[in-house]
Amino acid sequence: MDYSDLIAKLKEGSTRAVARLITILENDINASEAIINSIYKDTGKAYIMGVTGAPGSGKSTFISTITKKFLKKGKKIGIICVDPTSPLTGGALLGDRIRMKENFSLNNVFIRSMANRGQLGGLARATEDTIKILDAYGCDIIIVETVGVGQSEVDIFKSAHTVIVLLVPGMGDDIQAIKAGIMEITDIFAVNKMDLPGADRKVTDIIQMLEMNMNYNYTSENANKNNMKLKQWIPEIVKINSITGENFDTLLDIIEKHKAFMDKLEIYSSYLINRIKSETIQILRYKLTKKVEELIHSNKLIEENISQVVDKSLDPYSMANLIIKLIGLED
Ligand SMILES: Nc1nc2c(ncn2[C@@H]2O[C@H](COP(=O)(O)OP(=O)(O)OP(=O)(O)O)[C@@H](O)[C@H]2O)c(=O)[nH]1
Ligand SMILES: [Mg+2]
Repeated sequence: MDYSDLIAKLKEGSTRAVARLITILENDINASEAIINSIYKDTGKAYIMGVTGAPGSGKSTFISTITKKFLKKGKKIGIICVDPTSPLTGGALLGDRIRMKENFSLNNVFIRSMANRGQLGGLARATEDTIKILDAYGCDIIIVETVGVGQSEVDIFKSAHTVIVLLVPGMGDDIQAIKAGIMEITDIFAVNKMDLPGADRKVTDIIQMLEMNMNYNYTSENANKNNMKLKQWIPEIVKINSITGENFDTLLDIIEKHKAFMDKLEIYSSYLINRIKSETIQILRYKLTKKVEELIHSNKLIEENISQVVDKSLDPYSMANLIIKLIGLED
């Protein structure tokens, strides 16, 4: 199929073309290959922000408020709400999207939700491609919101320049969840709902967690030096109120600071290399799995191998090695 008309319209700024292209690439990996192939040169301009936090931590409220701030600066914004836990684009997400849409003029904000509908090649790949479409469409800032904290977020956030995690005053469950893996890629911890009791305590808890996990003294003069080895960026902590917008100016300053940090040549190129590696792995995972599945169900030699595994003259690892050989991937 020829997508050049749609792509031309995308570059002219047609919202309808954006929506169509995203739907196409969610459902057909061959189409996404063709689409990404023709728009790739027009990508790489947008600033990508990942936002996550436990259910109810205020992600949607936060994104609405920060989007208004960006709009005031004349930016064009793309918002992708990703829900890895939902098999369908379900109620809450859809409700959020409608509420958020009511907040903005459609010209400068494009909102899209994506749920785990068993996308070919996975949700992270579909999100990555959607980011590229919004980038080519001309969004200055793309905000990716995900629900919960887990491995799928880590995959999705590999493409983000700045990762913001929302925590709320009160029980430490959200901090426990963060230890599961997202901490290493968090740039800014925002303690949302600072109007509720316990916000300062939460800040202390975060500092403690950082000290424990990164093995450096967060408040000492050495912090900067020690962290250079780890990530060269000390995660910043800020208290905010997403309903009133309190402290958002401080938050925006921190985002600016992180952006400046990321713009440094060596940091940016290592970010880019990591991003490309992880994206390539996502694509290969899909393509190789598909190829192996086709082989397993159709290849005569493999059928013979399977019967050998049945009668125990071959074990499953050896069979897997034979398949690797068959597709020409052996060392
Ligand atoms: N007091 C207070 N309430 C807030 C603040 N930010 C958000 N809320 C409220 O917290 C509730 C949840 O906010 P949402 O923005 O829907 O949270 P979410 O993280 O998007 O929730 P899910 O999409 O369900 O995961 C809503 O009732 C908000 O009004 C804040 O800064 N202070
Ligand atoms: Mg939400």
